[in-house]
Amino acid sequence: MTEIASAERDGFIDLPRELEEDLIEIASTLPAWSVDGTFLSSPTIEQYRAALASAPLFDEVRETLLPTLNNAAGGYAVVRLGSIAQALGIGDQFLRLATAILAEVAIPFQPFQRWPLWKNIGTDLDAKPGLSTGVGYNAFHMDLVNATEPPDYTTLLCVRPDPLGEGANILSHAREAVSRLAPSSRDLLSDAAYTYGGFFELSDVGEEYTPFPVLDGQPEDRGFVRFTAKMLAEAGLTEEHAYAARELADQMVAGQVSYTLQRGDVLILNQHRWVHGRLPLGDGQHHVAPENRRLLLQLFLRRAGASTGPLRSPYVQRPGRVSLRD
Ligand SMILES: O=C(O)CCC(=O)C(=O)O
Ligand SMILES: [Fe+2]
Repeated sequence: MTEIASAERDGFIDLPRELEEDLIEIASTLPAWSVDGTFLSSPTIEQYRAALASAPLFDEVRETLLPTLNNAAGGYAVVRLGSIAQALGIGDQFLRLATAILAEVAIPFQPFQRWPLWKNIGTDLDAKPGLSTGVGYNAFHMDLVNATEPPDYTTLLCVRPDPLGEGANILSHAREAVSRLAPSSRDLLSDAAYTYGGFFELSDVGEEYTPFPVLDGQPEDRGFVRFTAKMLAEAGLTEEHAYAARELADQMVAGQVSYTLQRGDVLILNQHRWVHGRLPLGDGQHHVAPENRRLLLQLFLRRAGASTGPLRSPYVQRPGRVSLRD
């Protein structure tokens, strides 16, 4: 497996010092956000956009970020805000700035009704190890896999890496993994034969999709590779459908890259193309004080013009911008 060295990859966006300084200043001027249902409100988007427009160097970041996330060969980016986190701490100001940056990609929203815009992913020694807040291996998946309209992008902000040095995120290009399969396996994955998990207290992700096909036959920038390794354990899966899904899981692992997020890193992942997961955290978490354990924050993005929420929102994307969505 390849641990990505940040300097090697197009997906890593380091900001010039001058821009960091501008953004630190801008962060102190950003008002608290407001939400419209589960979405960041249009007035907040306008205010944040106007503030970022006062940093002309940010244009280049925006122009790099959108193709990095949306081109066929791309699909993820890590925006490195570590120096800004160092200067501001990760509190309200930093979160407003991160939200403003993400709002340049698509519309921030929180489909889980019980969570705020930024959802905590802490480290819970009592959680099932393979789940979101667990300490174990969280196998490849896409978020909200059993929704008809999953978020277009999922994002993870690192507040604190695992102090034991583990817990890297793993990423795999799902479309490429599919392309390495035999046509007969792709046929099986196109059957609505897969189920996973429950569906409750969710908004703006369409309806529950059960059973669902892994391959939906949609164009790559609209459809999904609806996969979670956890569906392999669901009752009622036929042997041949399980086999095809296991082949796909193997291909995802074969193409996997990993990266240990550092404090202030924001990982943005295009769910139409990539799946993600996490390697186990370091052994001996009980020796680490709870307030020092790994902590990420998660936020989802919905591209404008998608068939749910934003269509009803008064927010209109500027012409010429890319219209980009356990
Ligand atoms: O812990 C992580 O890094 C990933 C968690 C995750 O993928 C999730 O909660 O959906
Ligand atoms: Fe996830």
